[in-house]
Amino acid sequence: MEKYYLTTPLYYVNASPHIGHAYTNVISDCAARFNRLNNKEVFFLTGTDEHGEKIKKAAEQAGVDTETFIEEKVLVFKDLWKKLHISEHFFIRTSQKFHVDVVQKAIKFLSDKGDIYKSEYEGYYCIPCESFWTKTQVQEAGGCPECKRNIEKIVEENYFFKLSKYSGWLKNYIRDNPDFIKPKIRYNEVVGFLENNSLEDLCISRPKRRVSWGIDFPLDDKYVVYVWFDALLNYISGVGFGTDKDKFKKWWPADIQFIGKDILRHHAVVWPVMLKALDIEPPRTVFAHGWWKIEAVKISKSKGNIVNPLELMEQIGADSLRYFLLREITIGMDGNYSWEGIVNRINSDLANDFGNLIFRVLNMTEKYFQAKVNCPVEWRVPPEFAPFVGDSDLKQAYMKSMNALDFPAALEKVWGFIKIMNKYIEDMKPWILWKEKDIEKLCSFLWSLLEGIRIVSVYIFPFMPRTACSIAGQLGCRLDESRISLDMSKDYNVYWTRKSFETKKGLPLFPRIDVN
Ligand code: ME8
Repeated sequence: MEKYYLTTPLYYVNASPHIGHAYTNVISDCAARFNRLNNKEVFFLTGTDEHGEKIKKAAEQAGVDTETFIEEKVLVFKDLWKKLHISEHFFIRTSQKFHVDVVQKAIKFLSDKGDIYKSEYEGYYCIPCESFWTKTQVQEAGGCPECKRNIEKIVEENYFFKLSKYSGWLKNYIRDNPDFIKPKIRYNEVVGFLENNSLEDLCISRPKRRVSWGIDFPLDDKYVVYVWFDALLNYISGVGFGTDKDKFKKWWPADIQFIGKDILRHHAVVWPVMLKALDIEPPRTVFAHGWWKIEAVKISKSKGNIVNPLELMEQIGADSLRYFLLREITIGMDGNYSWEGIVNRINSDLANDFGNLIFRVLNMTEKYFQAKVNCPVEWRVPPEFAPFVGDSDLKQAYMKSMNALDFPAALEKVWGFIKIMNKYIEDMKPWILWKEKDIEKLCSFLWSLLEGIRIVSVYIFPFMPRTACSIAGQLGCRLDESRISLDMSKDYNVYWTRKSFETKKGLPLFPRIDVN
């Protein structure tokens, strides 16, 4: 079985997660579920980044000790992922001992290799962004290039990692591996950056008198490890590097690492060089998605314009939120978040198109056949359904879009079938068939629709897993998460052996949202 290892960034625990964090984990989960459907063995890693001064400061501001503060925040993240049906296999925390050991061993290894040295550091450091900037960058931006805050110059002795030594290798690697950075716009951004800037060595220590919340620097007890150098290593420590050779061999290199475009350089420049220096292969792909914005401003803790996904889910439900996030924007692009946008999507696609279809079909099944439709002996796929059923055009188009991570396109194709089914009901006029007592035709008609809805429930599983399961339940089928597959020819055969749909109408799947 082919393996598929995917990761999300590790989120800082200085604040609760917002809709941007939810977005990264929802797209990752959709990819994870799709690959499982597609018969791959998947390992999905997410977690929390727990070091750095800003976390300690946040705890101080909250008036609690740092450990307690972190534990509380970690629970909020875990709770969110559970409620959003994120199917991660492992939730890594950078405070875990096995991870700390890996970070310290990596530094010792690099030091023995001659890739780490001590020198004076002079530069600009932004605590909220945990990032160093050069004088030119700060002057050009009039502050921190990331968050625009004022930042101070610091001069101190520190340990450096020889990033510059690998700049030639990195340029060649990126040139020879066009799939390493996606989408293309981000690939070009990194290539441009490397062409116009020479790589400077990376300062990977912080003196304890200034930054006390971090992993002890193994070469010098007066220092802690720079939080990014620590956090990036989670992607390998999380799959057994340093603890379980076989596990690491099985899963590494990561097939895809999802990040937001804000942390592109850390992942597309620093990270592959760290791995190269450690004699480890780089990940196959780093995918940098766009930002959710409100009125053209990035949603972020520092801007204070956050949307709380837990609150939003209470209003619209987890699957509707997942649908909105996945349907609304193509994943490399920025997207505009608005309540009107959510209401339109949910009312039109979910309540009108899909919810109504299911409601009508289940109603007819109850009314005409007492909630049990037996497989007609002479059933043929209606010609209108041929492009959508079994190993069809729909399946091919869906696979192509999903493999390209073009989630809106995949959903559009599936909705094409939903629309055809709604039209089929209008065209077939079942109320007339019922009046004329054409039970055979009515039975074939409903069988086709029930089978169509069952197929749709498989396709939407990566997007709305709970909804897919509850639709299957309403059709009297069981959608077994561990066995569900996109192998429609196999699955389709199930149809031939299944004798009936015994429906059980549940609560409306997608209640309309009142606009006011
Ligand atoms: O950067 N739109 O953590 P972080 C879309 N700990 N995605 C967004 C977003 C928005 N408006 N805002 C945040 C860190 N994100 C480091 C990572 S990895 C080894 C260490 C998402 O808590 C997006 O994935 O600041 C972004 O990259 C991430 O949250 C930043 O999370």
